[in-house]
Amino acid sequence: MTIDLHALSIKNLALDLHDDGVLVATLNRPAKRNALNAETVEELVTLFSAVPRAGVRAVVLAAEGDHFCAGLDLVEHHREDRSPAEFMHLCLRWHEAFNKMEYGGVPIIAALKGAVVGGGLELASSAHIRVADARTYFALPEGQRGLFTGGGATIRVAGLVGKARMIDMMLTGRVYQGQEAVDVGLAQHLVEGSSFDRALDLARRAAQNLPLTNFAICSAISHLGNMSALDASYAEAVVAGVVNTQPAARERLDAFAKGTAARVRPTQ
Ligand code: 1HE
Repeated sequence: MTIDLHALSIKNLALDLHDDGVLVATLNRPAKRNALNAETVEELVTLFSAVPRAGVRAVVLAAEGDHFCAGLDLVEHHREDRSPAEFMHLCLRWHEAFNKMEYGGVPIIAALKGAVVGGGLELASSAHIRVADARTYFALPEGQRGLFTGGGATIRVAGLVGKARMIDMMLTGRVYQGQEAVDVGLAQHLVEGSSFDRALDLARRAAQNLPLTNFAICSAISHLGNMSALDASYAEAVVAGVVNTQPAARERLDAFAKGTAARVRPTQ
């Protein structure tokens, strides 16, 4: 059964499903710099639980306003005066949302701008591709706020930039932007113009791949990375057994065999 995304109860993200299967999901609390309150986290869980069964072929995760995401809603956190157990359970909901994103099998391209900080960077690092513009900047200000990361940065941000850089970011408040952010692995694309336009272009391109192939790219690589090399090589063979023999690929292989498929060429 296909899920109707517009029937979901979601108000902190604006959803726009295009005819080609690209879903634009836009964080929609610009007055709060798209800070993640508990309600938005629940909506991310709802959305990314539904996405793999909603006919979505790729997602652009965008943001309203000048900033992608200011991280944990610090005002709510202060107001709620949470117990350790309450905050642990909240973090588990962040993990639920972000794991649904990373392991869901549908490509997610984050269109970044302005602040991508704290939990906002944890959110961005759960996407499969990150596109930054000239004014995008990345930081983990938890260290300075008397906090610690709780939304997976120790796994995903450390995975992107390495342990030593993450520790430096947290101890010193170091900010990365521009080409340096690409060089350290925080973003994969840097654009002079609109990150949204590039993210949409990349999502449209990814949406043309076969869904089962995208499923493997956007779930198996992460799962295999969690395994021993021995188990990962076995599981990779199993995934390739399924994906590389899918009937839908025959047409593409046929085109290659007949010489009509596009060849791989250098861009310049
Ligand atoms: C917020 C938040 C927020 C803004 N929670 N309300 N994250 C941080 O430490 C980042 C905190 N935010 C900032 O450093 C700045 O707000 C920004 C650089 C993102 C934007 O600056 P600016 O000058 O455009 O906006 P502003 O005036 O600081 O804030 C505008 C409003 O957004 C204001 O609300 P208002 O009702 O007074 O108008 C701010 O309170 C609100 N706002 N950021 C709540 N984060 C699972 S653990 C994760 C750990 C973390 O993520 S720690 C958080 C790290």
